[in-house]
Parts: sequence; structure tokens; C-alpha cells
Amino acid sequence: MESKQHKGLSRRALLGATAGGAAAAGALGGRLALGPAALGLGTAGIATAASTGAALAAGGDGAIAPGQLDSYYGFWSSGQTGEVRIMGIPSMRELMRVPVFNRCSATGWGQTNESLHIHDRTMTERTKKHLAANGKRIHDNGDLHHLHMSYTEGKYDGRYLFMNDKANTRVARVRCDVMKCDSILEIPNAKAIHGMRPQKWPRSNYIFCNGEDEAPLINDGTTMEDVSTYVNVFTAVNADEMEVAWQVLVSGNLDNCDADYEGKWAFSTSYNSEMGMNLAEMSESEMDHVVVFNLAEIEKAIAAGDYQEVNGCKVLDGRKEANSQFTRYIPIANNPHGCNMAPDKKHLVIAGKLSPTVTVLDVTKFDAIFNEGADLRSPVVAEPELGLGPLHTAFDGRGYAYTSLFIDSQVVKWSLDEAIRAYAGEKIDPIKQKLDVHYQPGHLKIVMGETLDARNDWLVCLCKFSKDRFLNVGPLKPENDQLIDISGDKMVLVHDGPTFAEPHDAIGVDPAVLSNIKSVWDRNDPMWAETRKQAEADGVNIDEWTDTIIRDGNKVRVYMSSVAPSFSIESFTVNEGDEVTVIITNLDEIDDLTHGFTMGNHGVAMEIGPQATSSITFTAANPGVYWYYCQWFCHALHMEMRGRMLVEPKKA
Ligand code: RUQ
Ligand code: CUA
Ligand code: CA
Repeated sequence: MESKQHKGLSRRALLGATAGGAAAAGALGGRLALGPAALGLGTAGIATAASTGAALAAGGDGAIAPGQLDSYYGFWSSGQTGEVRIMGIPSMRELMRVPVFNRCSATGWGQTNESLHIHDRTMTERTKKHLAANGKRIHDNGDLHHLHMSYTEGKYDGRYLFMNDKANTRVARVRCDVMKCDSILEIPNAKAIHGMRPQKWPRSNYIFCNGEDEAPLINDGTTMEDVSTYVNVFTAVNADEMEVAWQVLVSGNLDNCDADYEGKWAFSTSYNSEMGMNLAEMSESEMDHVVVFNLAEIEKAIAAGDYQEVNGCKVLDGRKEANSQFTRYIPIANNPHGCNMAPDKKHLVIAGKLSPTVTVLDVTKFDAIFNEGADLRSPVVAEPELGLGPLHTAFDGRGYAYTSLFIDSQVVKWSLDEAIRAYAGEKIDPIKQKLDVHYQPGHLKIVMGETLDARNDWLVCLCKFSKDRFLNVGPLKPENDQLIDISGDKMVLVHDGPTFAEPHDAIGVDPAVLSNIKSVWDRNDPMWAETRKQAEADGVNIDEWTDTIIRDGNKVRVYMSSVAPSFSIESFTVNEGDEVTVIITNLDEIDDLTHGFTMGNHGVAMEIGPQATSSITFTAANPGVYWYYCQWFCHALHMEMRGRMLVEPKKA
């Protein structure tokens, strides 16, 4: 039975045939005995999946046999967990976690000196003051909603991933060659970065960042009750330097954003054009708006020096009353949410949320709305009614759009072209299919669907509730990321994927884009450039086997090397109260040979990848004997990979 599965028969292939179905039930026992019912599929659904050749070849129901690789990378945000997750599509297996805004117990992210340098680089004085007052060094939470890859000419270029932190108003960058965060930028003036997108054309020079929360621009407590002094801030970050390029003040708040394929516009939805301070006020108006940002006009003003400098940022006034050429406000039905640019380079789809409609805007008509007295709704080319609670829209390469319906718990597939023709008066129904999902979907993504290279095989739908879909794990339930086969005429739900709090967003990427991923670090990697400088100042060569201990007042720097299964230092002695920095270079050069360093009873641990240098600093507060050990299983004698720190009592 076992061997049969290893010959590449997927669960779906087995289910598709009657005889095989029995074999599968035998092979996989209870799990498959539940079969189609548990998957929420009728037999018709299975027949369709089995008949869709392309998707079946790619893994059918998402079952990838042991040892087989996925067809695509998936990059998942993790919401309030604050990390990035790398998944496989279609297996939906979690391949790796990349800590970004969170503290990571395994890798030491948020604790190693290398990661603290990244945190410190742009931390504002206000944040430093706050952290010091709370006895902390960094924020150890983040709310990572959106992540996107860098683009060159409308396609993913495999250089970086960018992600937002709504909780602490930050944007971060992950290097795709090593899949580690290399930059965190705290954005001054704005509050709560929510929507975030890299520029698509000509390349990702900017990352566009929406400020969601309203507050006084100079937020020093002098004005608080008078909400007319509140502003919202749209920020363009220089994606290469990870610095604020410019900011634009806007009317209303900002929710989601996107950018076009010509490099002319960025656009953001606003659900609080009312500038309300409570729910009733925020949904009072019939209409909210989409803000269109005119990049050429903004850049012109910045180049001419026509800006205000606030907290080191170049700020322009794009509010309605300023009557500038920086922005236009297109009226959209109340409380819109998703903002998704189609790969046809022309259409932008705004999801209604409180309205059962989505609004389709032709971005090639945006120039016209910057003329005096123009009809701001003139770019609207369709407004199909899709169902209740439309949140986000994904696109395939065949002209279909797929919108999540939060309240209806469905994904609706519709034709962009037919919606436009229907709006022009033709008697035609653009809706192709509504598929039940489980339950309450938010974002949904098609592999490469946010690029000019959109695919037609897999759609991932990130459902906010799983309710009864999995064994009960207590009051806190997982989310449910569902895999949908879109290769045939009908969408077919093929896999339930439980996830921990809370992937808001995801992208699917062809591995061809990521051919630059390394298995071993480059010894000269900039990640530990600061540490290397310190070593040079100490006269230590960290590229060679070393066991040097430098004493510098009450600071002690312990330079070690590691080669499985040993550290170069078996024991070292410090004095009670010393500030100890342990710097380790992993001289192993083999793939998948990561070591770790954990100092017992000191709350200290870090990862040291092959050919990497990592360092960590702590105070030896209590005299005594402490063992340190490698916490990454690296060798048959991994348990023996340990040593002692002896902390001498203070001399009286
Ligand atoms: S938003 S679930 Cu934070 Cu992306 Cu719509
Ligand atoms: Cu080195 Cu375990
Ligand atoms: Ca509103």
C-alpha cells in the first residue's frame, strides 16, 4: 500500500477511480474514509478536479508525495504573529518562518545584535523613550497584514519581500537570497501602516504605505479633542534605501492600496472619509472614496522643494481643501476595502465591503480627472453586484476576477470584460460561479496574479474562521487557508489548510523567480557587518578558527567558532555583573548545517547558519556555573556540543 503512494498517485487520482478509491481509503485510513464529505466536495466536484489535467499533474488535490517539491512558493503574512511564512503550493505545507516584527525563540531574532541593529536603524526618539520607560529594547509584536515582492517591469524580480506592521507603524524588507529581514523602517508622522504595495513599473523604487489612523500631524498633546486637526498620511518609502521618500497628507483615512503598471499612479481606499471617531460616524456617508496619487506631480513638487519638513520627512498637502494636483478623490460606495490592479494593465477593482458591489475603474482615464471640473466618477467602467461583503479581488491570466465575499462565505468568479459590457447596457451576467468557502474569506490570491504573468492554476483563499473544519483545539481556532483549483471552467475546492493567527495576505511565486536563493551564507554578508567591524577593532579574524576572549572594562567579548559537533571554546570565565557578548562564526560549509547557541538560564539563544556570524549580548548577573549548548540538531554528537560559562562572584 505504502509503495503505491510513492509511485506518484495522489489522493485525488485515487479518489477519481472507484477501485483506486477503495485502495486510498485502505492506505490512508480514517482521514480518507471521511473523503469528499470532509473536504466539502460532492462527487461532482471530485470528477471535475480529476478531469482538470494541468492541476492534477501539479499535485491534484494539493497532495505532494514525500520527497516531491511544490510547484510554487507561497509567501504568507501572519497578521498579529508578526512573521512571514514560506509555504508550498499546492501542498500548503509550511516550509519556513521568517521572523520580522516578532521575537523568535529559535533564531534569536529580536535579540541577536545583528537583528537589533536592524531594529535600531530608524527607531524614532519617541519610540526609544517609550521602550526605555517600559524596560524594553524593541517592540516585540507586529501586525503584518500585507506582503509583496519587489517588481521590475510589472513582474516579480526575486530581490525582496516587503511587509507592513500596522501595530507599530513600520515597514520591513526581507532579502530573498537568504530569506531574512534586512531592514525595518519606522515611519514618522503616519499612524498604523495598513495597505502597502511596491511600485510595479518601471521597478519598485517606492513602497506605498497607507496610514490608517487619524491623529494630529504634530502629535505632542497640544491638540487632541479638536478632530479637525487630525490628518492621515500616505507615505512613499524609497525601497532601495528603506527611507521615507515623501509623504502626502490626505482627507479621510487610508485602508488598502495598489499601484498601476505604468508607474503613474498609486491609489488607496478610504472607509472613513467622514473622519469619524466611532463606528456610527465612520459609516455615516453614502459614499467614501478612492484617493488617486499623481506620482509625477508629487515628484515635481518634491524636486522643486515645495514641501514642508516634518520630523525629517518631506510632506505635501494633498487634502481636498488644498486643491492640489497631487490627489483626486473618486467617490465610491460607503466603506470600500480591497484595492486590486488587474494584470490587463488597465482595470482597478475596488471592493465594496458594505456595498454588495465592486467598482471597476479604468486607470487610463485617470489623467482626465486631474483637469478642472472633471467628473471624478468618469473612470468608472463597471459596478457589478457580486454578493455580500466583497473584500478583495484576485485575477487570473484569462480575464477572470475572483472576489471574496466575507458575509456570504463565498468566492465569486466573474468576467471583467462582461461586467464592463453589462455596465454599458448589454444584457449579460458577468458572474460565472459562486463557490462556498469556510468561512468568511478575506484576501485571496492567484499564483503570480499580482503581476503581468498571472497564472491559471491555483487560487488560495484565506478564510478568517475555521469553526468546525478541524478537530477542536479549544476556544482559539486556527484560520483556514483553502486551496482552490481554478484550472477548469469551475473552481474546485481541494484543500483545507489550518494556520495560526492570522495570515491576512499571501502571494504565490514561481520558483524560477527565486533562483538566487542560497543554501550557505556568503562570509562577507552585510548582515554581520557591524560585528565584523568590532572584531577587526579587537584584532580578531572571524573568518578563521578562533577562541579569543577580549576584556574591555566590564565588557567581555567571547569570539568562538563552531564546526560540528564543537564550539572552539569549552569554557570561559567572566565576573558577576559583566556584560558578555558571544560572537560565533559557523565555519561549517555544508548545506543544512545550522548550529545554535543557547546560554542556560539566561534567556539567550541564537541561530548560526552555515558560514554565518551571529552575536548576542547579555549581563551575567549571578555567579555560578552555566552550560551553553547548541540547540540546532547538527550531528550525532549534537548533545555533546556544549560548554561552560563560569561567573566569578564579585570581590567584596
Ligand atoms: S486587509 S482582509 Cu488588512 Cu488586507 Cu483585507
Ligand atoms: Cu551544533 Cu547542534
Ligand atoms: Ca465611511
